[in-house]
Amino acid sequence: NNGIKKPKGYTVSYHANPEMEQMHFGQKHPMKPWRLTLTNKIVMAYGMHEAMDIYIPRAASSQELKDFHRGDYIDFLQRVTPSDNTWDPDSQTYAYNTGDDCPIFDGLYNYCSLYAGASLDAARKLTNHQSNIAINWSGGLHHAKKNEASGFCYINDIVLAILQLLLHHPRVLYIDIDVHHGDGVEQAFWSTDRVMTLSFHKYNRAEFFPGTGALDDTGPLNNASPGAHHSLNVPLHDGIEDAQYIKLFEDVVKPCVRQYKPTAIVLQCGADSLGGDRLGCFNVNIKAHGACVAFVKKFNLPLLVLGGGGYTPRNVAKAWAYETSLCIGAEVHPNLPAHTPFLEHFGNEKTLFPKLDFTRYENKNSRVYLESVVMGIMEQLRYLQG
Ligand code: ZL4
Ligand code: CA
Ligand code: ZN
Repeated sequence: NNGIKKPKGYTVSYHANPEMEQMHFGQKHPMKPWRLTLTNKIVMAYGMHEAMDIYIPRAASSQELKDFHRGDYIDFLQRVTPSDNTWDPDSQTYAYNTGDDCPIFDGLYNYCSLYAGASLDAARKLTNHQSNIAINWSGGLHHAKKNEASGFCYINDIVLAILQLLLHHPRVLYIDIDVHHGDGVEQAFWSTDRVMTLSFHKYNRAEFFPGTGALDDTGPLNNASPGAHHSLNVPLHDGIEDAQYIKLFEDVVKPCVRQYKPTAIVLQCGADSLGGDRLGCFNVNIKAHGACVAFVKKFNLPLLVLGGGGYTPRNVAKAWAYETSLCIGAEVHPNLPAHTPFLEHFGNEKTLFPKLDFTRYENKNSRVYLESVVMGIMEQLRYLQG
């Protein structure tokens, strides 16, 4: 390998089941499980597997999925096939919000139980003290609801993993840097103070999915509810750039950790917040995206690192491979190793850090706007002291 060694004083575990990488959502669907193969190939080509404990987790059982999801929804996912007619003429919808965004494809249940199994395995390695940083790039599917699919997500592996962490931890901080709002996780823990959710996302109620996550959506309005002020949202406009994004992330995350004092952190690293993403609209480069991971790592708390969105597979794979290297604290050469499988797939860009901030989206985030967002978050955090 490239001299990559196990980190000193802590353990990183990597949870990946290659069985799910072969799945297909259907022609032209933006979600490509194959991006996980590309990620793992880069991770291995650098020799990073030598520095981590590698696990091939079993699928989650239906009982485990029902710890969050409603039984009839899980039973539906388990038995439905692409040829079933799930159209309901009365409501003019497909069952459980399946359809174009969340199609029923061959192997769907296997896919869902595998990514959820990997997140549960990762969370258990953290609570067992067998790992300090546990990584599952196949997880992070933050839109799934208790009884329906949403936004390419069927099972909410994040909620399941946090429920596992809550068996041992009094307070869990959830941070979400996917370009979309982490609505499913926010909703699941809306009424509790044992989880603080914090999502950074593009926000436009009418035009950008899922349309929730305004700055003033911070938990139940009734101040007597324990969940009040424990859902935090950082709504952003198109085109945010590296320096702005890093500063904003640090200016928000640092006071959250100081005030809330989590005993574990879950970080959803959706890579659709990168520049050049097929669905995203930011101008963030891979180093800046990774700087968020590096910043969170510095708190030295048990850390669950998850994937999420990311629709330009070559960039997703580079970002998540780089972020794996940050977790193990290894310096990697910026050029992809010559023996990386599928190297031809990367065209001329054989570097981990292609330039992604070619302003396809003009930056609509002024300094004044971002300052007002930080102020809004600080205002919420002041309620936590008492
Ligand atoms: C597609 O080309 O904004 C799905 C989805 C399938 C193939 C063929 C069908 C063509 C873009 C998206 C018709 C597709 C119509 N195919 C999809 C309101 C919408 C209703 C559905 O990163 N149409 C819904 C969901 C978002 C909507 C984003 C992000 C997940 C995550 C975590 C989920 N849904 C409008 C869209 C295509 C498709 C092309 C698509 N869907 C883009 N944005 C959405 O946060 C993993
Ligand atoms: Ca987000
Ligand atoms: Zn997304």
